[in-house]
Amino acid sequence: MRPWPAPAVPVLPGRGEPVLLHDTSTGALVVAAPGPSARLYVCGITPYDATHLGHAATYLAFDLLQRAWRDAGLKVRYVQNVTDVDDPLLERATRDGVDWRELAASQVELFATDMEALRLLPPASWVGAVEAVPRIAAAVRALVARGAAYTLPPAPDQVSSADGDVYADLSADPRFGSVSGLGRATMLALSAERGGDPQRPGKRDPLDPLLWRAAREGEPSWDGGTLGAGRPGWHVECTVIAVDDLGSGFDVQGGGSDLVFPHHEMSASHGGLLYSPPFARVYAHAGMVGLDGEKMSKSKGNLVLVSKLRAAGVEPAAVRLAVLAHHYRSDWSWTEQGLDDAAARLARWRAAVAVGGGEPGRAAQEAVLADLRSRLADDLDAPGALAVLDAWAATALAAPAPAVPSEGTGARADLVADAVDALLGVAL
Ligand code: 5CA
Ligand code: ZN
Repeated sequence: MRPWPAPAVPVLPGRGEPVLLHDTSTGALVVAAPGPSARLYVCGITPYDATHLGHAATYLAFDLLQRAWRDAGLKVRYVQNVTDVDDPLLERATRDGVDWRELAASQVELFATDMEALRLLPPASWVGAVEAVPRIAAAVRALVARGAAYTLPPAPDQVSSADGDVYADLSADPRFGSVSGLGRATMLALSAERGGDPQRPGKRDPLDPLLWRAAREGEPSWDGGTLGAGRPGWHVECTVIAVDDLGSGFDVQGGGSDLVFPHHEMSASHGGLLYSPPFARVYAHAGMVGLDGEKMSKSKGNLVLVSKLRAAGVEPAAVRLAVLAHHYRSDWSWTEQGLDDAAARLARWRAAVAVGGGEPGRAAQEAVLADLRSRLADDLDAPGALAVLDAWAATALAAPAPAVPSEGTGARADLVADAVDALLGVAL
């Protein structure tokens, strides 16, 4: 898929600090990418009902990470998938009487437009499940070949009676559970809630995840070779798309916290068995955004869409700041008040930038840059970064630079403007 165009990112003087990130699997703060380069995979959308504020917040978290990495001198490789064939997408297409491919294509397009408006850095590689089907099928065959997967007897609703659905055998993986660290009862409950099928008869373990779904009437399918006709399971999709591009042991696997289990646990399990473990070094998760105290989700229908806000004339930079007012790991609720506060903050910063340059404003601007860098390197502390800028803006507005600045020291605070642009993605 063709990603959206990249926003310009100013290069700042000096260099940012190594970025510490919270790792879900250990609970520790770790240097997210110790080498000269960073490899990041973030789970992409299932293209229907995009782009709501929850999606936007998750992608913004990993946008901040990439901006901090780049500022620290790292070369970043970013990959994102699109789950463009899966049960919920097919169900929605059927419900609405539209072709599933058209639904996916239109939502992917809308998502790209939203991402561009929000100035998110695009992935270098943006891969749909559909285009990856042959590679995913090969990975499933490899898991079967090494005894880590099994085939159920054909289900009554299958198109052909030859081959049944293929499941991963979790007992083949001694590392299973290491990403989420959850107990079995919680795993069972989450599996039922989040796309698994623990009730399905015939599985060796109720938690065993689907790898390949044999063709059913009215559902799209592809030739899976020895697997028969079918379509890929969800977790193995991300395993293959991530490792094919980034290699095994890439730096950060990211997504919202609703993906910790089963999705990231299962993707890591498949990856560890197919390639040399670990699948990823660090697992990072953004908190859930809600509306009126409930998780914002397609199934609940309580969505605030980025495209609707834009159509109503809301500036995307204000949406960005409304999201960044919350730490990426916390769960929070979207409110009108939060958006109004963000718009007011944006206006204050703009006014401060217009008058906050000159001498001695330079030293204050350099201090702002250093403080922003250390806030963001500390597990992407965006609220802390906003507080640094609020304090600077208050001072700059209280004592503006002289109306006739001395030569070469214009009144505009260019360094702060560049820092906010490069690190927070907000143009002032
Ligand atoms: N296609 C899969 C991932 S492979 C998927 O979860 N798609 S999604 O469209 O449901 O979500 C896309 C991304 O947004 C995921 O990273 C998910 O964790 C995140 N997300 C979904 N809902 C929310 C929410 N309410 N708050 C924060 N992030 C969310
Ligand atoms: Zn995924």
